Amino acid sequence: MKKKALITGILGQDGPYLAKLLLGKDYEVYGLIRRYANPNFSNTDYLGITDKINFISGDMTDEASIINIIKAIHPDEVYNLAAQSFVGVSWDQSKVTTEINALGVLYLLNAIKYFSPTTKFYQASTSEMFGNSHIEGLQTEETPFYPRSPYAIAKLYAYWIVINFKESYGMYCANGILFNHESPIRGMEFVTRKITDGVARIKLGLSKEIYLGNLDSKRDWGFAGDYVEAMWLMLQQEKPDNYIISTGETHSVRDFLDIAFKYAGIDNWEKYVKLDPRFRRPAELFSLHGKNDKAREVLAWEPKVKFNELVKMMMEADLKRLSVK
Ligand code: NAP
Ligand code: G4F
Repeated sequence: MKKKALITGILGQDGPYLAKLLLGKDYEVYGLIRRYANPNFSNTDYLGITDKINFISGDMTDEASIINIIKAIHPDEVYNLAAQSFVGVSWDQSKVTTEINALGVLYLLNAIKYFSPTTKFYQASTSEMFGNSHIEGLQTEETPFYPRSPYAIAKLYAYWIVINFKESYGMYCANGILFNHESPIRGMEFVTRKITDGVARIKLGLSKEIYLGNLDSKRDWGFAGDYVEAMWLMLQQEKPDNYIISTGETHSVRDFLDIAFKYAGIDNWEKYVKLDPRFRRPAELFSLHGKNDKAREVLAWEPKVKFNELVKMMMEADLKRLSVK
C-alpha cells in the first residue's frame, strides 16, 4: 500500500518541492488548502504536479477542520509547512501570525494524538528562533534561542510544543530548524525574489529601480529543493530529533545584489537600488550562519546548490518569465 503524506502549506514555496519529492517516492500526497475565491496554483503548476495532489480544504486556525482532515486521511506522515511566514508582516499582524504559526501546530498535534497516534510529524521550525544569538558566529542545535519578532516567538512556541508532545506522549515529532532557502517560486516579498524580479525588470526595461531596506543583513541562503529532502529524511530515522538545515555559508544582501546584477550584465548596481525605511524591521537579525554537521552525520544530507548557482537559477527563471509576457 502507498504511504500517505499530508502537507500543509502545499501552495507555498516548500510545499510543491516536497510534494514532488514524495510523489517521486510513490507517496499518495494530500495538500491542505484554505478556502479562497480564487486559489492560486501557480507554484504546483510550475513543478507540474497540480493534478497529482489530493487537495483537501481546511485552515490552520480552525481546529475542527484540522481534526476532520486527520480523521479522514490517517496519514503516515504530516509535514506542517503552513505559516504566516513573512517576518516583516508579523509585527503588524501578530495575532493571526500567532494563531497560524503557534496554535495551528497545537491543533495538528492534538488531532494526531487522539485520532492517528502513529502518524509521524514534521514541524517547519526556523533559524529566526535564534535571533542574534550565536556561538563564535555560528548557530548550532545548542545555541540558545532569543527570538526577535512575533513570527519567531510563535515559531518558538511551536518548536517546544512539538518536543513536549514527543516527550509526553511518545509521538514521533521532529523539528527541522531550517535556515533561509529560496527558489524560482519563492514569495515575491522576500528579499531574494524581490531582487531577482527587480533586476530582471530593470534588465528588460520594465522598471528603473528597486527599493530595499537593510543591505548589510547576512543570511545562510540555500535552495528549497535541497532542503525538502532533509525534511523527508528526518521522518525516516528510527528516533525523532531536531536538526539544523543550512549551507554553512553566509552572505549579505549586498552579495546577492552583486551576483544578480552581474548575471544581468549591469554594472554599478548602486545607482538602481534605493534605500527605503519602510523595508527596515523594528528589530533585525544581523547574521544567520548555520552549522549543519548533525544533519550531515546522522541524515547523510548535504546541500547541493551553491549560493552563486542559486542566484543564477532565480535570475534565469525571472528573466524567462518576464520575457514571455
Ligand atoms: P510560504 O511560501 O509562505 O508558504 C506558506 C503556506 O502556508 C502558504 O501556502 C499559505 O497558504 C499557507 N498558510 C498560511 N496560513 C494558513 C492557514 N491559516 N491555513 C492553511 N494554510 C495556511 O512559506 P515557505 O517558504 O514555503 O516555508 C514553509 C514553512 O517553512 C513555513 O512554515 C515557514 O515559516 C518555514 N520556514 C521557511 C524558511 C524559508 O526560508 N523559506 C526557513 C525556515 C522556516 P496560502 O497560499 O493560502 O497563503
Ligand atoms: O527575505 P527576508 O524577508 O527573510 P527573513 O526575514 O530572513 O525570513 C525568511 O527566512 C526565515 C529563516 O531564517 C524564515 F523562517 C522566514 O519564514 C522567511 O522565509 O529578509 C532577509 C533579510 C532581512 O534581514 C531583511 O531585513 O533581508 C533584509 N531586507 C533588506 N531589504 C529585506 C529587504 N527583506 C525584505 N523582505 N524586503 C526588503 O526590501
